[in-house]
Amino acid sequence: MTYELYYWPEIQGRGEYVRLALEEAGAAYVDVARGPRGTHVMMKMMDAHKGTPPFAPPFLKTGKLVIGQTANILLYLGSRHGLAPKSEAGRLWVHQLQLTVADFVLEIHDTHHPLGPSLYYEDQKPAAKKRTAEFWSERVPKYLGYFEQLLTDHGGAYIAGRRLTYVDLSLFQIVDGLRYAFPKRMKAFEEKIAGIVGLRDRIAARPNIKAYLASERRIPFNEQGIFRRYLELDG
Ligand SMILES: N[C@@H](CCC(=O)N[C@@H](CS)C(=O)NCC(=O)O)C(=O)O
Repeated sequence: MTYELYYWPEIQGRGEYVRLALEEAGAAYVDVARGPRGTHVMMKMMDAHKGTPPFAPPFLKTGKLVIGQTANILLYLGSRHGLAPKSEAGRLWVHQLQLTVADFVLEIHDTHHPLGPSLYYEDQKPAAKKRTAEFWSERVPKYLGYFEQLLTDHGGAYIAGRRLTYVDLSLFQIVDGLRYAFPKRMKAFEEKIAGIVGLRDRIAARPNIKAYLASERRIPFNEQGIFRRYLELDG
């Protein structure tokens, strides 16, 4: 069975958390919107699911199911591909962590769009500077400190213990994204999250992830995505 992933074709964005899980699992999938007339096909697919339409990309089609919300997609994939614990308590815990990642992703987005997604970055630069300063002084230490502590408490291998889960893949993306968007700030901060940085390196070295990162399937970071490099925001 081949999964159909629907996400904006020019960016990693939130689709990337799903791509990383599919790639690690070695699952067969088509990144539909990157094909011919892809965005059009994606919009048609959203409209086609009248009863249970997704609110926004990413969404995943698997047989007759169309699943929206990044964390929900990962909840589904995790249990089918050995990327989540088997017990209900374990699955809920990992889902909870992924929802926390989703909250963090929104705050990362809001550093460059603090006044909302409808205005251009250029129209909200002073607010973006203020928001970014607070993001780095308060929010990054709180979120990444939380994950660093969890990693230590669970033995240092993976965030939920001895086995890899989709949350570890997402944390890889968070570290690489912050390195791209805020190279100076992240360099200064990394000594506080040595465990997470080590986890990032182990994920990058996994054969399927390594092959994916070197392939054309991995869209480069750019200034349309969640992680944007605006030097004036980098301290
Ligand atoms: N909470 C959702 C957010 C989905 C979302 O914001 N998708 C963006 C792209 S990353 C989008 O296309 N939003 C359209 C909109 O909000 O109008 C998730 O994690 O999947």
